[in-house]
Amino acid sequence: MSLQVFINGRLVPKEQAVVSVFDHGLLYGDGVFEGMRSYSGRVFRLQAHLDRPWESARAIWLTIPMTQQEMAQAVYQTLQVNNISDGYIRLVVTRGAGTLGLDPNKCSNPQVIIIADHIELYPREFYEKGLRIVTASTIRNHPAALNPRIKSLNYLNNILAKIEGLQAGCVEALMLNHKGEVAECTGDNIFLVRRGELYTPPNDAGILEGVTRAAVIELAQEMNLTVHEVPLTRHDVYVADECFLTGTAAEVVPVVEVDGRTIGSGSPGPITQELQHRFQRLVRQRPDG
Ligand code: PXG
Repeated sequence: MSLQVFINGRLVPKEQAVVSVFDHGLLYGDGVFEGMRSYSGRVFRLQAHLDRPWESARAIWLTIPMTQQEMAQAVYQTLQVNNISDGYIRLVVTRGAGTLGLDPNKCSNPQVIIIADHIELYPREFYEKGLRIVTASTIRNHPAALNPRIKSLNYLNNILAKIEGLQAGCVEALMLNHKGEVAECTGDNIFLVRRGELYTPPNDAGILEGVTRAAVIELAQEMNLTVHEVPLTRHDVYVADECFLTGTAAEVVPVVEVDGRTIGSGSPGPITQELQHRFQRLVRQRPDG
């Protein structure tokens, strides 16, 4: 049976899950999205993955036409009807169909779409041996232009940096902010380890407030590691003992080379590996223990 997609309150075969060519989500990237994961039928940190699109929508003056509770039910319904227990869920809310002008007031029907599918994982080797990445010349969006905290349908900033990474033979690329500080990667947050302490750029460096990032900070605190959310430069990355990325799709993935510089020993470090293990335990933990 064909994959069932939730669109505007109904589950329909994917071929019938369509939006108008006049939808401003398509015409202008006007809308928001979210990506979450389910492990053994349970969505990891569902509340955080609902708060973020609601906040993003508020920031772009878009009203999501359902409650968070209805959305949560719709997410589980979409997983269940497709018989997916370990999967990836994409939530999309568009501005809706309007005229060819920019004016969002001319759009009346925001489209709510939920796609649940099996997840495409990075090869095992990336987790065991670590990634090579490069710094993209494309900087992250200036927060006063389009704040990276908004997970909008306009992801060209990240896509341009991703293309630079791919052309250098890397699956991820590091992005700096308008001040030349380290921000994040195209779809992952970044962490460094130095002298047994953790470092990651703060929200005001112009990053997406990652749900995985927040979970990893909590895990590090449980390990009694000091976590510094401070501005970082590429120099800090090059001299780090360890480096890793966090994201819903990637989870916790080690980085062993940045811009041709070997990071630490050149293989995943002990703190990275401990956090990888603890993250795996966390996502599989039942809420009642
Ligand atoms: N930074 C950016 C720019 C992101 O888009 C993250 C960090 C990690 O956040 P979470 O909450 O996932 O820990 C993201 C989110 C995909 C995909 O299909 C993933 C993201 C964005 C777009 C597509 O894997 N990552």
